[in-house]
Amino acid sequence: MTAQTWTPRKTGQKAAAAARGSSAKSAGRTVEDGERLVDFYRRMLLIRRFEERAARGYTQALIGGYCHLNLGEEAAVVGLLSALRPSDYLFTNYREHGYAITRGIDPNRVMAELYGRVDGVSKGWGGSMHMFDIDKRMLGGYGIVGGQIPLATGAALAIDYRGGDEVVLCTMGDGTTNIGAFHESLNIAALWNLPIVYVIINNRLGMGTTVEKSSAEPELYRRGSAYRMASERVDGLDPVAVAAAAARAAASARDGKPFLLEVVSERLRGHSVVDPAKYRSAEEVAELKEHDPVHTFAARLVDEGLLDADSLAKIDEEATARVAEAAAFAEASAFPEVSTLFDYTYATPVPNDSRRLPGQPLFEPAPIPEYGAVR
Ligand SMILES: Cc1ncc(C[n+]2csc(CCOP(=O)(O)OP(=O)(O)O)c2C)c(N)n1
Repeated sequence: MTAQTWTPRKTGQKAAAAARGSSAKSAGRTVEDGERLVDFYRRMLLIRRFEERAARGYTQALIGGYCHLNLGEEAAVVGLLSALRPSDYLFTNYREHGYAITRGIDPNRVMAELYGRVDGVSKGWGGSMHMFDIDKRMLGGYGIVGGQIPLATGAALAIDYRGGDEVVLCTMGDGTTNIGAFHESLNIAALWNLPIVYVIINNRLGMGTTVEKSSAEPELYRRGSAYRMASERVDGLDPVAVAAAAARAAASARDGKPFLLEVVSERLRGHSVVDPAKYRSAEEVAELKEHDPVHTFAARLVDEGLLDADSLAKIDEEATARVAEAAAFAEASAFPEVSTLFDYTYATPVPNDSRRLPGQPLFEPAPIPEYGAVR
């Protein structure tokens, strides 16, 4: 376990002071470094505008089902994914739109999936929580809390078995660290030296329950020590700090030493789009606004002379237009045919297996197709 000096912010003033302090570091920065920071900002803002649009689409009943947003986690997402190579694998939970876009999946296809349309990344059958793209090596998107962790561990075992040099990055929420699969997976990964980085996005809440109320060890990165796994905690509102920590973690995993990275972040809205988050005080909400990672990072880049009002406005225009294009694409896309509901499912037809569609009679099951007839 790595010794830590960083602790969560208490006030917005502290975050702002830290941002101001960073300008002193700009002296030795190269042009490429500057471009990288602006690129981080561009990606963060695209997530922000995409998620705001998704929230609006939900209230307009264009999006149905569950819908969890990455608002407040933009710096975490962008910093983490900057450490991955195209050949690496990504597993996330259900709070995943920003990961999909940042991994390089076309925002049109991500929005179409939210709209449940046939051009969506999972052909409209997965929705917000179940995006999957083998080309970008994003292997879900999981609605079951912790469901991704054993699968990600298995992917890391497969890489090791084949002698590959890829790594797996597996993200999860803070509440997820209390389920058994988390501990079983970390144990196996540490025993077998698997090439995997487990990332806890600690947004301090599992639905409405705080980390302190649910976790006997609230400094979650310390859980790695139970498995002698290297671990670290990083400020998730700073994409540069997250990128550096993620690079260290990925290098460790690539070297056969699994890593546990805790990214302390914020969730700006409710658990999902239908949660008004009444359990939060007005004071807490005001403080969240002060810490907003998109605004804080913009202020930092202005302070460092990398952006000004005009360039900020231009980046915003581009992000807004890109998201509008995605929404128009999604709306123009068709709904999938109901007859394709069981396509791409893995279960083989077995007696008594229910494959009825809504409205079909309960006791007169539809004829079971021959084995092999179902794709
Ligand atoms: C096995 C299982 N139990 C319960 C739920 C309901 N549920 C969905 S999200 C969630 C909270 C998870 O919180 P956390 O891990 O902190 O992630 P966050 O939503 O904050 O990103 C719960 C209990 C579920 N989807 N799956």
